[in-house]
Amino acid sequence: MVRRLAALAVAVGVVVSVRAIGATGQVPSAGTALALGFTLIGAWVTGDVLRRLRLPRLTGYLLFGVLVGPYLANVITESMAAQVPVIGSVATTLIALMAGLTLSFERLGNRFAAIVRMTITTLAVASAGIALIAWLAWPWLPVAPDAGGTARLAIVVLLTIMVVSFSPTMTAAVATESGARGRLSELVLAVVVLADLMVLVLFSIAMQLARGVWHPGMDGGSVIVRFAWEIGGAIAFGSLVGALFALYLRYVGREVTLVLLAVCGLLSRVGTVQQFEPLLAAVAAGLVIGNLSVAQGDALRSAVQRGAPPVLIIFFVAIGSSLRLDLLVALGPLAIALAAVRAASIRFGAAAGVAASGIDRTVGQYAWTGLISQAGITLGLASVVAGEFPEWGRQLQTLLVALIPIHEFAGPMLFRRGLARAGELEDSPQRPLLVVSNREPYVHVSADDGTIAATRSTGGVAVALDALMRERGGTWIAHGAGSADRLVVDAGDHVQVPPEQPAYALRRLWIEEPTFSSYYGGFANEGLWPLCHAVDVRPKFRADDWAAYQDVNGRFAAAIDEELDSSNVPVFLQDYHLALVAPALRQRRPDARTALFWHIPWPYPDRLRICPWRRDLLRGLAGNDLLAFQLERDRRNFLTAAEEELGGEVDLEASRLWIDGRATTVVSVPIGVDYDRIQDIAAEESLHDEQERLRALFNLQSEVVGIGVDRLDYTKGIPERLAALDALLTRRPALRGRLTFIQIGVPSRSDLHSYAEIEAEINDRIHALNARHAVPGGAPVVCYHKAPLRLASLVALYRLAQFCIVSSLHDGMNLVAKEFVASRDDEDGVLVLSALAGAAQELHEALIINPYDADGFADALIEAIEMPREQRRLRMRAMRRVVAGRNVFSWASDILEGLESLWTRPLQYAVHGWEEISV
Ligand code: GDG
Repeated sequence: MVRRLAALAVAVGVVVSVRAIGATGQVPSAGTALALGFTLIGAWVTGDVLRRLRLPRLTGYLLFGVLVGPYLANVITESMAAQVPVIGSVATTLIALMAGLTLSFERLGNRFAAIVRMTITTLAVASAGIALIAWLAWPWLPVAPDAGGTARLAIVVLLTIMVVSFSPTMTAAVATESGARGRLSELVLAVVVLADLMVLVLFSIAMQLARGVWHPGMDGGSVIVRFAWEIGGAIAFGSLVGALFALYLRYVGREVTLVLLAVCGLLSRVGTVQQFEPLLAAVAAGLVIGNLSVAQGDALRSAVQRGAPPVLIIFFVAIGSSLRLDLLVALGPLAIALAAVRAASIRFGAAAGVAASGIDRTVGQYAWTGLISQAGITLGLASVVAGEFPEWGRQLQTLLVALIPIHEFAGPMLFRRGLARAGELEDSPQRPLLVVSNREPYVHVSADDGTIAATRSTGGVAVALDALMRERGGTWIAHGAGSADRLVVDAGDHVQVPPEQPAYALRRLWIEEPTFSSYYGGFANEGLWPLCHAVDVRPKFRADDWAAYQDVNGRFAAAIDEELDSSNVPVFLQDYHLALVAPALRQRRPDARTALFWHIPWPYPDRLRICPWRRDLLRGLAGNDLLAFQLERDRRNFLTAAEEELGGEVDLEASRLWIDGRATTVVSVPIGVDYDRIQDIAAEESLHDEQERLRALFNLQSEVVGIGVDRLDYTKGIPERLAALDALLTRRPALRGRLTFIQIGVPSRSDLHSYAEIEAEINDRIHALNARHAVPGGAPVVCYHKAPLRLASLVALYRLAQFCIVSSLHDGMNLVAKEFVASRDDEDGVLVLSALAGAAQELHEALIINPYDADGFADALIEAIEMPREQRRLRMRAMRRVVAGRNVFSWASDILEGLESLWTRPLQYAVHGWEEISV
C-alpha cells in the first residue's frame, strides 16, 4: 500500500512539474531531448502507477497525454512537433508488425479456419446490431436526420462499418505491454487483424454505394481498382519487405533495433507515398517473417519489445493529447449510448462467433474484451468520408471523434481485465497447472475393517508439488497404485484431493500388470536409474521393457490430452519415468506447453551409449518446450549427447537446443525444500515432546547423536557410511557408548534384485558394526529404523543430531541435506556431505567427503564431532542462507515461469546461431 501511494505521489509530482514548466513557459529553450525526456518519464511513471493498480500502462500514457497535452505545446518546440507524426507512423507500423509476428499460422494450425469463422460471424452479428439501432434511432442521430431511402441506407452502412471497426494497434499494444501470452491474446489479435482487413474491404464497397447515391457520375471501376491497389499492394509490398527483413535477420542480424525502426519508417513512408495502407503492409511483413522462420520472428518480437517502449510511449501520449474530450462532453449521453450499443453488439457478436466456430468457450468468452479498443483506422476512415461527403460526413466524423476517447480508455482496460480473467497476464492470480508424475500424491488404501483411508505420499517433491497444486488448482495425473484407488474415483477416474479440503483433481491412470512392472521396475528402475547414476550397478535394457515404457508414456500423453482443456495450462512433467510423453502429446496437441524436470543426474555421453534407445530418449526429452536438470553438468552432458547423437545444434549461451527446426530450452534449476514449512514445524511447541518420544523410542542416552535418512537405494552410499562409522570407532574407541547413529532407511523397489541385495548388505553391516563396537549391555551404535516417519518426526530427529550424514555415491540433488539445514534454526549441527551429491554444489560449508575414501570420511566425522560451536554456527548460518534463498516454490516457479517466458523471450535467448546482437 505504502509503495502504491509513493508511486502515486511520484506520478502526481511528475505531472505537476511538467504542467508547471509548460504553464510558466520557463523553458522556451529547452532542448528536444529534455522535453521528450520529461514526457517519457512522466508518462512512464503514470503508466507504472496504473499498472500497480492493475490497469494498462497504455491507459497511463493516454491519461498523461490528456493531462499535460494542453501544456505540451509550451514544452515541445515546433520542430519537435513536426517529429511527432513520424513517431506516430513508426509506432503504428511497429505495433502492426508485432501483430503480424504474433499470428503464427503454424501455431494456429487448424484453428485458423475456426478463427476466420469467428471473425466473420462476430463482424456480421455486431454490424447487424449497430445498423439496426442506427436505423431505428436515425432521427436522434446528429448526422443527416432528414436523409431517407437509399441515402439513409448508405450512411447507415458507412456509419456501421466505422463504428464497429477495431484497433489492432491498441489491442496489440495491450497484449505486448502486459506480457500477455496464451490463447486469448492469440485469438483476439488474429480476430482483430482479420476483422479490420474485412472492415477495409467492406468500407471500400460501402463507399461505392455512397458514391452511387451522391456522385452518380463517378467511375466506380477506378475506385475499386484504387482500393484493390491499396489493399493488395500493401500486402504485397509488406510481404516483400518482410521476406527481405527475414533474410537480413538470418544472415546478418546485427543492430536489429535500428534496422527494425528503419524498416518501419520505410513501410510507413513508402506506404504513404504509394498510397498503400501502411498498417496492412506492416502486418503482412510481420506475418511473413514470423511464419517464414519462427526463430527470427521470436527475435524480432523481442527486439520490438525492447526497442519500442519509448516510441510507443510518445505515440500514446500524443494520441492522449489529441483526444477531443470537448466533443465527448458536447455529445455526452449520445456518444455514451452509442458506445454502449457498440459494446453490446460486439459482445453478442463475439458470443455468436465463438458458438459458430467451435472455439473453446473458456477462452472465447473473454474475446469481446479485446474488440472494444478503437483508434487510428476509424479516424482515418472518418476523415475520408468527411472529405468526400462534407454535407453529412463532417457530422459523422464528429460523432466518431467523440466516441474514440471512450474506446481508447475503456478498450485497453477491458482487454486487460479479460486477459487477467483468462489467466494470461504475468501478474494474474495463479493459473491452474497440470502436474504429471508416475507416483501419486495421495494413495487410497482399504483397511481390514473395510474403511478406506487416504495417505499422503512422503518425500520432499511430492509434498511440495502438492502444496503448489493446492494453491493453484488444476489436475495431477499419476498412476493409481493404492488398493482402494479405484473405489473412490468418479467415472472419469478423478478424485478431489486433499481429502480434508479438496483443492485440485487427481486423475488416476491404471496400468495393468505385467506392463507396469516392465515399464516401472524394468525400463525406468533397472535401466534408466543405473544408467544415470555412475555406481557399480549394470543397467539392464530389455526390448519388452522398452515397449512397455513407450506404451505407458503414450497413455500418459493421452490422459493429458483428455485433461487439458486449454493449452494455456502449463504441463509440468516429472522425472525419468516420462521421457517420451512430450512428443506423444504434441501429436495430439501441437500447442500444448510442457516442461520436464529430470530429478536425477544425466549420464556423461560415453555412459549414455549403453542405452540402445538413447536417441529416442533424447528426442523425447527434446520434445518439451523446456527441459530442466538439477546441475549445470547434467545440462551440459545432455546437450553434448543431443549434439553427438542427433546432430542437434546447440546455442550454449542461449540455453537452446535445435533439432529438426524445433527449439527446446535446456536449463539447470536445482531443487530446494519447503523451507518455511520445515521452519514452522521446527518452531512448534510439540517438537520438544516429539523429541522426547523419539529419544525413548530409540533408547537414546548418548552424548553424540548422528543421523542418516534415506530411501534404501544403492546410490545413497549407506554401506560406505557404515564403513566410515566403523573406521571412526576403531580410531576413537572412546566414542563407544557415547555415540549413537540413527539410520532411517525406508525400503523401496524391494522387488528388484539390486535393491534386495543392498537391503541385505545394510542389515549385515549394521549387525556387524553393532557387534563390534557396542558396549556390552549398552545401546546399539546404529539404531536402524525402517518404517517411514512423519515429517514432524524427521524434523525433530534432525534437531536432535549433532551431525547428519549424506554419503551418496551419486545423487541428483539430495533433499535430506537441505532438510537438515532447514530444520536447524538453532544454527547448530554439522552436515557431512558427499561431493557426489548435487547438493554439494551449493552447500559449500558442509564437510565435503568422498564416500569412496573411508579414512577421509572418518576424518570428517571426527571433525564434525569435535567442531567448535562458533564454527558450527558460521557454517550452518551460511548454508541456511542458501537453502532459504532457493526453496521448492522458487524452484517450481523458475521452471514454470521459464516455460511461460518462452512466449516473450528476450532476444538473446530467442536467436540461434548469432554471435552478437545489439538491441
Ligand atoms: C530424487 C533424486 C533428488 C525419506 N524417508 C522419509 C522421508 N523421506 C524423504 C526425505 C526426502 C526424500 O524422502 C528423499 O529425498 P532424496 O533427495 O534423497 O530423494 P530421491 O528419492 O532419491 O529422489 C534426488 C530428488 O529426486 C528431488 O529432486 O534430490 O537426488 O534421486 O524429502 O525427507 N520422509 C518422511 N518420512 C520418512 O521416513 N516423511
